[in-house]
Amino acid sequence: MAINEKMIEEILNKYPAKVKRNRKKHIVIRDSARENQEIEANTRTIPGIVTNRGCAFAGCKGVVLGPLKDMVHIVHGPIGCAYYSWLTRRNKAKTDDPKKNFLAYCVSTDMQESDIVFGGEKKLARMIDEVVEIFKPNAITISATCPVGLIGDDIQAVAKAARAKHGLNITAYSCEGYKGVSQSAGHHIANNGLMENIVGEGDWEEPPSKYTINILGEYNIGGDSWEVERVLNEIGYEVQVVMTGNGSYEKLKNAHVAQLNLVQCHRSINYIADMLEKKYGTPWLKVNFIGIRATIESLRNMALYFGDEALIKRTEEVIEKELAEIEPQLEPYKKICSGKTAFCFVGGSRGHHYQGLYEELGITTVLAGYEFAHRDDYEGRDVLPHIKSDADSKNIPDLHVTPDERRYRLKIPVERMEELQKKIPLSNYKGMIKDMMDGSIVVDDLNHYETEEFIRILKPDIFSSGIKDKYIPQKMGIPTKQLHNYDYSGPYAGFRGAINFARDVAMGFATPTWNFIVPPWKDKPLLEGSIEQC
Ligand code: CFN
Ligand code: HCA
Repeated sequence: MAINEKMIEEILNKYPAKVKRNRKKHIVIRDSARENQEIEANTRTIPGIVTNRGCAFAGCKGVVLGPLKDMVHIVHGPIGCAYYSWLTRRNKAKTDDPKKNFLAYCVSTDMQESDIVFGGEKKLARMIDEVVEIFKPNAITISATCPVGLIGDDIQAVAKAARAKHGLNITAYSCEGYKGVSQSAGHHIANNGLMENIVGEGDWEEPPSKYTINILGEYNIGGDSWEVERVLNEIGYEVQVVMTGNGSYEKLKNAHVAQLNLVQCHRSINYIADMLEKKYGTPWLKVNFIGIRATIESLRNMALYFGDEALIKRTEEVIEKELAEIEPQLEPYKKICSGKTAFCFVGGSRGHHYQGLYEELGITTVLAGYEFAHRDDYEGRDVLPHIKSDADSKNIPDLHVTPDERRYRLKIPVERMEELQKKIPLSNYKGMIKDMMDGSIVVDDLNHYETEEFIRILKPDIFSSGIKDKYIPQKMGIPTKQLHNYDYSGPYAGFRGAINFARDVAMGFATPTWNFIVPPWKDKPLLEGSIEQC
């Protein structure tokens, strides 16, 4: 069923007037006749409304720092924050030396009441000593949870003293959960810290090969970056570091030598892309390795950037070979998926990225949104590579990055960059709204009440989001697909990833399970129904 303004009004009528006014600004019906549709985003969730957002700690330790594998990441705080962020995101990592992969550990100061009353700095310092002695990591991070800021533990001072004592890169991140309005604030804190303390620490002056790149905003969920790297290596690229999936301190400290930075998830790491450009002269290119068409476009844009005929030719050869491998495998899945509809609601970039892959399977996205993205993720932005600074930068001061005089060199002359800006199609920069079909719904910070209402009206065939809301549609008899952790599957990126995704989604449609579920409203009175009857 197509949705109209009146229906949205009816959904919102259940809210108090002030809440209704607020939520209205976060919902848009796509209308291509209106060129620049605006949406409110990156604002505080209304207290009392249940949404799927995380906190600054989740964004800093969980998202950006956590995947760095040869470092021990200490969580300073009560145990819950450490325990519940213990590899649930499925960011995978491998090391040649198995003793240098610490991701499977959950390391926390486990603050107790006495630490809250008398302070936890000494406990933290002792823990760092133990970590150095037991694990001998290449570096250590310390992330603060809410109480640390409330009681005023000075984790920066503890880190500084430990750095001097152990001669190791030990850095602290004041990412207390209450900072900002979502995990987005935590990304920014982590990015600033990595740029200030790690990137550029290495002594390399030159890239190890002609086509050395970094991949930013790729977290190796379910092995995504391994699939992307497989293809890039086959073409002839050398990946210096992935930030931060399967990334390491050892590689990160020489990230400054790359000739080009690819940006997969713009939301979580645009700050670093921008800072690397300012400090070292490395341009960045927005890519998207989710979906076959998007992967091909990204590979072609990269080849265009380097502009070398042999590389362009090799890129086409690899694309052809990969397509020959996957296209026949995709066919049976397409038959099952064709004509279906989806909701696609994920954190800050996948709500957009996965729509292309759905489309390639014949699935139309009828509702999409982000948990915590900013307006530019919805509405698009200027051309590459320069970005506008945006809303949540207000709370956390940026590093005022200046060019590193010793190492700054323009990796590509300005004139060529201008030429590229004309050549490289900017489909990845136009934001989610413009990519959606007329009549579809875009919702920012979707909440559980609205989820149920939109499902009732639009009856999607599949609901893709995360662990916090997947049970609502399942109880309504609708298959779900977690697009955060991939439900124990993956990789979903690149060419082979598309096959895995198609298989998993087709499996969701083909299983008879959903027919056995009776939605609660069919045999039980609804809560609001019973209240009204009282
Ligand atoms: S891996 Fe990324 S792709 S980093 Fe970000 S905005 Fe989260 S953890 Mo969950 S799946 Fe999600 Fe994105 Fe970038 Fe992941 S859509 S919410 S903070 N995200
Ligand atoms: C986070 C991490 C998360 C949560 C996923 C989910 C992830 O926001 O702190 O809600 O299912 O991808 O692991 O986004």
